[in-house]
Amino acid sequence: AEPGAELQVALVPSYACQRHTPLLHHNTVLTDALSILAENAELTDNEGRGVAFRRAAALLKSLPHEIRGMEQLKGLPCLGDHCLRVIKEVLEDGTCSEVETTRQSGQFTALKALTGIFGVGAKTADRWFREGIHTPSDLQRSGHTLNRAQQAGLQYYDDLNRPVTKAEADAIGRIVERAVSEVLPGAEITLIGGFRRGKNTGHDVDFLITHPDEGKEEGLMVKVVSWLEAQDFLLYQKTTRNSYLESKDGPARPPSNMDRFERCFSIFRLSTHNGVRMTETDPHSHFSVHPHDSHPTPQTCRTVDVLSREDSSEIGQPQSSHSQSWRAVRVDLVVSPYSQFSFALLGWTGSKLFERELRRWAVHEKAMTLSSHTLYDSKQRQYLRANSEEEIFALLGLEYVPPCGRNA
Ligand code: 8DG
Ligand code: MN
Ligand code: MN
Repeated sequence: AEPGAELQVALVPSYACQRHTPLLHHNTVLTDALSILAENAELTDNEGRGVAFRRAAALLKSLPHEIRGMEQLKGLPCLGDHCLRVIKEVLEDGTCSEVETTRQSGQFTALKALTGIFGVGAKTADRWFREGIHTPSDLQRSGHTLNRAQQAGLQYYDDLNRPVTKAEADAIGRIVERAVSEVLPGAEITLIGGFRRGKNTGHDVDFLITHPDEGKEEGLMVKVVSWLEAQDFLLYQKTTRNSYLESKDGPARPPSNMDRFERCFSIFRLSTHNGVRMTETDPHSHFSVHPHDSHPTPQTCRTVDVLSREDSSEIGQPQSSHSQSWRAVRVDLVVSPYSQFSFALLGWTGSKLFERELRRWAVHEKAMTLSSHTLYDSKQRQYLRANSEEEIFALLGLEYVPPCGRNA
C-alpha cells in the first residue's frame, strides 16, 4: 500500500464520536445522496442499512476537503461497497441512478409525506401506504381514526413542516423561561438538540430543565405545562412522567433506548410580528412572549378569526394565506435531576448518529454503558459520576467534542 493510505487510516478514526463533524462541510453533494438512501432504508424497516449510510455520510462530513476522486477515499473507514458504488457514480456522473430512482419513487415520496405528519411513524405510514393512502389529504379523506397527536399533526401540517428559525427558537425559549421561573424559581433551562449544535433551523426546539436543589425538579413538568396551558401557549401536549425511580424495583434496564425523564412533546402557538403590536419585554423581538389573548386588542379578534378558519380548512392548503399572526412550532421539554444533568445534556444534544456512536464506543471499546442518566463501568461494576460533558468524554477515553462538532 502507498504510505499515504496508512496515514489516512491513522488520521481518520472510525467512530463519529472520535471526530469533529461541523455543520457546514465540503461534501454535501455526496452526503445528500447517501442521506436519501439512509432515509429510504429507515422508512422501509432496514435500520441496519440506514445506519451504514448515515455512518458513511458522517465520515464524509468530517473530512477537511472535498472528495473529487475515488483515490482520495483509500484507507478511509465507514465506506462499504454499496456506499463506494454510490459515491463513484455521483463523482463520475453528477448523480446516482439508485438515489434518483428512490427520490422519485411513489413509495418514498408517500412515506416521507406521511411520516411528515407529527405522530406518524414509519410503520404506520407503511401500513397506510399499502392501503393506498399517499398524502395527508388522502389520510384526512380516508376516515381513519387518528390519535390526538396525529390529529394535531394533520391540523398543523404545513406549519410543522416549515423549518423553525433560530429567532423563533429564542422566542420559544423566552416563553419557557418565564413558565419555569413562575412555577419554580431557580430552575434552569438549556437549549439542546440541533440548535445547541449551531443549526440555524430545526424541525423542533428542544429544552432541558433542571434545578440545583436535587428533588425540587420532581413534578416540575406538570406545573410548567399547566402554566403554559393557562396562558394559551399550547396547541397540543403529551407529558410523560419520570419512570426512573419507579422502575428501580422493576427490570434493571429500560425496555429500549428511550430514557426515563419527565418529558413533554408539545406544539406551541407562537405569535409572530404583525406590525400592530410590539412585545413589551423585548422591543427588538419579532415575536411576542405574551399569549395572544392577554391583551384585548384588535389582534385578539384576528387570532380568533384565524382559528375558526383553520379548523375548517383543507389540509395541504398553504396556511400562509390565512394570516401571519401566529404559527405552530414543535417543542420538546425534558426535566432532569441535577445530578444527571450532564448525561442528559450530552444525550439530548445529538445528533442522533453522534449519540448512537457514543453508546457504541462505550460498549465495544470501553465495556461501559452510556445513557442519558448515567455511565456504568462493567469491569469496575460501578456507576461513574460526572459534572460536565467534558468529564464524560474523559471517562470514555475520548477527546472532548464541543456541540458544534457533533453534527454527524
Ligand atoms: P432537528 O430537531 O433540528 O431536526 O434536529 P435534532 O434537534 O438533532 O433532532 P431531535 O429529533 O429534536 O432530537 C434531539 C436529540 O434528542 C437527538 O440527539 C436525539 C435525542 N432524543 C430524542 N428522543 C430521545 C429519547 O427518548 N431519549 C434520549 N436520551 N434522547 C432522545 O429525540
Ligand atoms: Mn430538535
Ligand atoms: Mn426533539
